[in-house]
Amino acid sequence: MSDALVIIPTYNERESVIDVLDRLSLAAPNVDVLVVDDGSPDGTADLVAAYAEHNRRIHVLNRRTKEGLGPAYIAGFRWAFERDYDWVVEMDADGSHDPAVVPVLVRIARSISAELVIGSRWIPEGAVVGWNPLRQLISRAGNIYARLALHSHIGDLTAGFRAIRVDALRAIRLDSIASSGYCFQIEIADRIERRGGLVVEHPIRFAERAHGTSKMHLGIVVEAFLRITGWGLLRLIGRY
Ligand SMILES: Nc1nc2c(ncn2[C@@H]2O[C@H](COP(=O)(O)OP(=O)(O)OP(=O)(O)O)[C@@H](O)[C@H]2O)c(=O)[nH]1
Ligand SMILES: [Mg+2]
Repeated sequence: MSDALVIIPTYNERESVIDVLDRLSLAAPNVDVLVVDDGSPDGTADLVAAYAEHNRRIHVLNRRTKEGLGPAYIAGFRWAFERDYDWVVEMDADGSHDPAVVPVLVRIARSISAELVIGSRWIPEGAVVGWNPLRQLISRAGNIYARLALHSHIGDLTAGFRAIRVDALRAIRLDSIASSGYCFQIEIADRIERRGGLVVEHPIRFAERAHGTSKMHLGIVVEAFLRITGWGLLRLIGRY
């Protein structure tokens, strides 16, 4: 068994997930992989299960209903807790995250004993390819707002490509996390940073998905805005 587990949440990703798993097997042949599928109607889970028959490092966690990114990752984290991994890596199934960067994130985490290594788009040398200006603006503005409201030092709080020390996840009480969309990523990073854990960012080149459809919608942005504003206000009140 590897000491690192890559967790890939999927919802209707049959057009890209196998290519991502192929590239990951080449780039990081020694890591284990868990695909967490929320009952994708397009049969993503069955496709991955058939693929996993020929690769014992790949596992599938079938969940019944689509509940958003947060609950899917939490189920994956708990799967990792039961199996004694030291590191988990979060990664999308749509090809936006280059599998070749997975060993880089884990190597950085191990070498400096970081609790969180974020593959960041919004730091020097980071990049996003293929997003229209509006999508870029939403992501950049959201990150700036979250950073200011939460007094964070992290440049890309919403990034979904990151290596996390399992002990840090055990320490942040996953039971109390209610975020569903990409606000989940903000909440995890914020909790680790506030505990005083070492958080570093590594610049990545993020590419727009080539296949399938985005699960981004207005509700995800609204959820993040409301939660961040609430946490920011609570902290402000707490200071006085
Ligand atoms: N299990 C599970 N996976 C999800 C859910 N929502 C999104 N995902 C997966 O999470 C990853 C990120 O979702 P995307 O739709 O790519 O969202 P995004 O990257 O913010 O948006 P795009 O840039 O438009 O792709 C993908 O692998 C999705 O399949 C969900 O409710 N359940
Ligand atoms: Mg995506």
